[in-house]
Amino acid sequence: MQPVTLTRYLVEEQRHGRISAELRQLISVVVRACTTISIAVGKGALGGVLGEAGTGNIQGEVQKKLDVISNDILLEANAWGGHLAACASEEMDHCQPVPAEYPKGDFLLLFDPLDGSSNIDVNVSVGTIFSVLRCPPQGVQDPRDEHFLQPGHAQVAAGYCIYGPQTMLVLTTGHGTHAFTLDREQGLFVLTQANMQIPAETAEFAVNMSNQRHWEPQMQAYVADLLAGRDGPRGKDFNMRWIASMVADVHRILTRGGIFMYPWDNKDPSKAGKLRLMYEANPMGLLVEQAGGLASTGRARILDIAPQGLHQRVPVFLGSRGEVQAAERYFQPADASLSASPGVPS
Ligand code: AHM
Ligand code: MG
Repeated sequence: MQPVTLTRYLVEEQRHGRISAELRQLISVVVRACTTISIAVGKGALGGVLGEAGTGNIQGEVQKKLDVISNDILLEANAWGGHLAACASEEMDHCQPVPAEYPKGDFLLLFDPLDGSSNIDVNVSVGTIFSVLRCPPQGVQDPRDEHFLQPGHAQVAAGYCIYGPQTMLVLTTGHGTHAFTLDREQGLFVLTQANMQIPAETAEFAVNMSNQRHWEPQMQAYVADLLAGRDGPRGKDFNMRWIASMVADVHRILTRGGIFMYPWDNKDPSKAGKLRLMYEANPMGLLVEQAGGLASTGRARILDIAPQGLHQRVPVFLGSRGEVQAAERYFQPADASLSASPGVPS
C-alpha cells in the first residue's frame, strides 16, 4: 500500500470537510519550519548551535542558542504564509502580529519553539509544541495578546514535533491524534500511527521527584501510595520515568500509557506550576484527550481554563484516563483540612 504522506492526509481531511484549505496550508507551513528546526538540532556542535544564547526570555529563563534559532525559524516561516493574524511564543513577551506588508489570515499560532531545551546540550530528545486558535474577527487587523486568551477547547489544531532518534510529528485537528515520521531522505512526513490510543490504565508515572518536599499534602499522599507499590493501597508496583522534555514524556505516554505530572510546588509559591497553559498544557491536553486520555490540573479539566495571561502557568496531570482520575481523587476537597494551596487554581 502507498504510504500516506502528511500532505495527502491533510488534503483528505480537507476533502472530508474536517479542515479548511487555510488550516491545511498553515499546518504545512508550521511543519516545514519544524523540519528546518530538526536539521538545526541534528547538526549539534557541527552547526555551532549548542550552548547558551546569552539572553533571557519573558519567564526570566536563560535562552539556549537553539531556543532563539527555533523561534526565528517559526516566525520567519509564518510571516508570509497569509493564514495568520499573529504568533505568540513562549520566548517572546507579547504576540507578534504578521507585518503590515504581508497578507493576513484569521488564525493565531502559539508555540514553544524548543521544549525541553535543558536537554539540547546532552543530546536528549527535544521538540516544538504548537497550538492554533481562530482570531476573533475584531482582532484580525490589530491582533493583541487578549485575542489569544481562549480556553484550550477552542483550539482548532495542536501538535508537537519531537526531535529524537526519529523526528516525528504528532497532530490533532480535533479528529483523533495521529503520528507521522519524517523520512529524512525524502523530506516527507509519513503517517505511521493513525488514531493513537492511550491505554486507560497504567503502572508508570513521570514526575520530577526532586521536588517532592515542596509539594502540597495531596500530591505527597498520591505519590506515596504509588511508591508503596503492591503493599500499598494501589496494590500494584509502579515504574517511574522522567526525561525532563515534556514532548518526550508525553510521546511515551501516547505510545504506551502512563501519567505525566508537573504539580504546583512551593519553591516559588507565586507560580501556579512550571508549565505554561498556552504553549504546553493546552496543546498537549488536546492531543491527549483526542487519544482517549485526560488532562487535568488535579482539580479541573485543563482545556476548560479561561486564560488570564499569555504566559500563565498551571499544574499538569495528563495521560491514562484511569490514573489521572485516581490522582484527581486526592485533590477532591473531602477533607477540609487539606485546602487548596495559594496560587493553585481550583
Ligand atoms: P522549557 O519549555 O523551558 O524547556 O521547560 C519545560 C520543560 C518540560 O519540557 C519538562 O517537562 C520540564 O520543563 C522539566 O522540568 P525540570 O527541569 O523541573 O525537570
Ligand atoms: Mg516548554
